[in-house]
Order: sequence, then C-alpha cells, then structure tokens
Amino acid sequence: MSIPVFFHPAQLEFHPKYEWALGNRIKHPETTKRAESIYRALKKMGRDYFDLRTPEDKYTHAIHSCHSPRLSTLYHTASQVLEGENTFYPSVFPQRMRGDPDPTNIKHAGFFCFDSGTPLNNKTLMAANWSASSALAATDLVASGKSTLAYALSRPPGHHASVDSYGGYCYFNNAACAAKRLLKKGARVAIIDIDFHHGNGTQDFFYQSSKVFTASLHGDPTHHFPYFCGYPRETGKGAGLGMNMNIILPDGTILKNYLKALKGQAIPAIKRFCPDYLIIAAGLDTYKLDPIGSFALETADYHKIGETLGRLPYPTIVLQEGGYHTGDLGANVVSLLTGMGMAKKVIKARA
Ligand code: OKP
Ligand code: ZN
Repeated sequence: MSIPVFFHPAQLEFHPKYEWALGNRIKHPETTKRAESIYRALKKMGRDYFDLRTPEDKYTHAIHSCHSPRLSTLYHTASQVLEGENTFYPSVFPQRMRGDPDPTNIKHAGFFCFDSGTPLNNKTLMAANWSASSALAATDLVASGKSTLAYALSRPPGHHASVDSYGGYCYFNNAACAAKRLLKKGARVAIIDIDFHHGNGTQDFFYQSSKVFTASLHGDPTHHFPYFCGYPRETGKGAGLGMNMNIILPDGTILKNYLKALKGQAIPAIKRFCPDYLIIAAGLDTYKLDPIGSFALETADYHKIGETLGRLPYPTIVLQEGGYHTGDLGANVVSLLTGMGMAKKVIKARA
C-alpha cells in the first residue's frame, strides 16, 4: 500500500508575479516552485510511500456549483480578456456601495476580491480548476473506501476563498468542495485547518451548518492575515452554533505548545462531533523558516503532527494549503504525510 497523491501538471501554468504587501510590490510567494518542491520530494520517496496520480477531467461542474456561479464567470472573463502575461489587480473594492456586479466585466473583480495579493490572469481558472479537481479526486477515492488516506497537492490553495469571494492566493475553496461532496452522501465532516493563517473561507462556508465542524489553529489575526476574523468568539451561528473553533497561537509557537492546542482543544472537539470523514487543510507555513508565517515548527515536528492526526479513526483527506519556504516545503510535506500514513498503516512504519 501507499498514499494516493493527486496533482495535475496544468496547475503549474499559473504564475502570479507579485503582490502588494502593505504598499510594497513584492515577488509573489505562491509560486510554482512550491508545487514542484512537493512533487519532487514525494516522487523521490518512491512507490512504497506515494502513488502519484492525475485527477480525471470531470469535476468542473461540482467545483463551480460549490461557489456562486458568478465567481467562475469572473475567472472565465479573466481567461478571455487578459492576454499573455497581463495580470489584473482590482483597484476598486466596493465594500459599502455594493451595487450589482457584472462578472463578465473584469473591472468588477474588486466586488469579489478581498485583498491585493490574489491576481487574475488567463491561466487562473485552469489552474484553480485542476487544483480543486485534485482535491475532489482524493475525496472520491477516500469516499469509495479504497483508501483511508489520500493527499491532494492542491495548488493554488483554497482556504481563504468563500462562496462568492476570493483572496489570500485562493480562488476556489478546495476543502469546501471536498466537504460538500461528502455531505451529498449524507456524511458528517470535520475540517481541521493547520495552515498558519485562519481559514476564513472555509469557516464562512459552513458557519451555519450542523453537519460540518470546522477548526483552525493559526497566528493572531490582530497582526496576521486575514486580520478581520479567526477569533475564538466566532463559534458558528444558528444550527452551526458551536460548530466552529478558532485557536490562536502566539508568534514563535513550537511543537510542544502546538500539540497542546491540538490534543487539548481541537481533537477533543472533533471527537465529540463524531465525523464520518476528516479533511485536513494542511498549510506548512507554520515552519520556522517560512517567509510569511511566524511559528517555529521544524521538519520533524510535522511527523508528530501527522501521527497525532493520523491516529484519529476517520477516513482522511489531506489538502495542501500554504507553505512558502520552497527549499524545505517538500521535506515538510513528506514528514507530515509519512507520519499520517504510518499511523493509519497505509505505509510501513519507518521513514
Ligand atoms: C495564504 B495562505 C506577506 C503578505 C501576506 C497574504 C497571505 C496569504 C496567505 N507579505 N499576504 O497560506 O493561507
Ligand atoms: Zn497560510
């Protein structure tokens, strides 16, 4: 046995060039090197560990209908009107004068976009489609019962995108698409987001749902993206009250304290919820050398986190989110996934 991995090479055709960070134009951190680093590291481990596959071309409808239809229309517009290397950054974000957006007009992108780091070009839609397709292929495989664990190298990431909005390098919410696919089968789903940033999009999607429990461990939004949410007081609403958990950890967090929050808060809540499936939104920007995140986890720590989550008795889908130290990202993903795979006995215990 080995861990099934889903990835499509077209995910590499999208090249965001820069982002605006507090007024400065910086090189975009969400590069294709990230995916290449992961893919290379998984491949190097060999067939006993990872079974590299490509998703089928059949998920577009499911992905687009997971969101409001005008979101995919907007990305389609971008693929039609933007030529070559041209990239669109909205210049108007009509927060309090929300009129009637026309998603066939690229100038209206600011209605849907919530930050200055998430550009559109003519390859965005294709790459985001394949990223979410990888997530859905992993989900289908786990739902079929053929594997208790699968991983999607979902790049671009997804956890900041919501039903009708995009941002934080995310266009479609891969975890939400995966969860909705399982909900259709009548399942209860838990999503744990271990990216350094709060998974605001995923939280939004299921904020009022009693069928999806969401938990996110992240850096303090007072000082870190996405700034406006991710606080412990956000616990869900209506039927979803008590079904969302936000855990803030301080800058410099090391494994001991990370595991304390995981084992002391997030995991007990997941167990109480009793899900049929677990989705892990796996960002590795919690790494000590990450250029964006401010935690201090080390490569070997991910193995422990993987074991801890892998010991939970639920069929599990792991989706890639952030992680921007391209040099060590592949090794960190291998560390996490082998920890999980060994705990689930999908791969042999020996790294
Ligand atoms: C996406 B994911 C850094 C600016 C940060 C947005 C961060 C998006 C993170 N200079 N801009 O990894 O959660
Ligand atoms: Zn992140």
